[in-house]
Amino acid sequence: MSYIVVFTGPAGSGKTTLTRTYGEWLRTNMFLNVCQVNMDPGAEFLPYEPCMDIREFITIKDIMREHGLGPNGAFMKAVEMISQIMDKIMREQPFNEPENWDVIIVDTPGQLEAFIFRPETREIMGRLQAIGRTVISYLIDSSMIRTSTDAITMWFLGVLLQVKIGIDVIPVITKADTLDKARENIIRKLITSPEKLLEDIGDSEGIVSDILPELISITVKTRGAYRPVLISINNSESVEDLHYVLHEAACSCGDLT
Ligand SMILES: Nc1nc2c(ncn2[C@@H]2O[C@H](COP(=O)(O)OP(=O)(O)OP(=O)(O)O)[C@@H](O)[C@H]2O)c(=O)[nH]1
Ligand SMILES: [Mg+2]
Repeated sequence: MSYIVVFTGPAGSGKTTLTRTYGEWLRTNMFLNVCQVNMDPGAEFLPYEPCMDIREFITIKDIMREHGLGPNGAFMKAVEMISQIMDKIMREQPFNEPENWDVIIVDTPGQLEAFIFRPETREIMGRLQAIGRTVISYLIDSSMIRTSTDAITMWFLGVLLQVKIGIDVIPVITKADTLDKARENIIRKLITSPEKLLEDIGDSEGIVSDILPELISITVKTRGAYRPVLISINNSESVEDLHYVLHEAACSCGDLT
């Protein structure tokens, strides 16, 4: 197998849609054997045919009912429950015979706090790493970014994820087709030279004016080895661009190119 890519990101950032689009792109353009895994126990509708679906084991509705939890608490509980049945999950396809697949794409729930706060996520990711090169892609919804402060705070969730899980996280900025010029300008700065975001927040006051430069300097440091990708599902060139960044991150052997 070549690699496993895990799409994470805030609610609505485009994980499920990208799981479908990237999977289809890999099949059509690279002729690869792709398995799309649904790890979102709260998913109502999937636009792809999963080769493994966590809802066969655990659903948010059942957890809410059985444990008397609200939807967000149920997602936190779900991570604990998934970690408890990880042995069983690893005996299912595609994890039991990873060599049968070229790429495994894992779609995850939008409750990012379940990833960032629960200790079990590190163990779950460790199980994936044990069977194949695993990259985590953190999706940032560009339609949520109106100011430089929005861009920095969104970026920071990805930094926390990287620190927490200890695997390189590849930032992917989604929904490029929704950007107007002003917002595209902010995103371009975030991607190419985050230090320039300081220009936009120069007149902020109080604690914000102290903290934002520090956050920007961490943003610069944490851009990491992999360049952020700006994509739209309506633009197949941007999906190709994403592919090469993921591929580069996952695999030094070059057997997919
Ligand atoms: N315009 C535009 N819309 C997009 C793009 N990608 C996803 N969307 C839309 O964004 C919305 C949310 O997409 P999903 O794929 O469900 O997002 P998600 O991250 O899986 O959401 P949760 O599972 O609820 O966290 C849907 O209406 C998608 O059609 C894109 O590139 N451009
Ligand atoms: Mg989804």
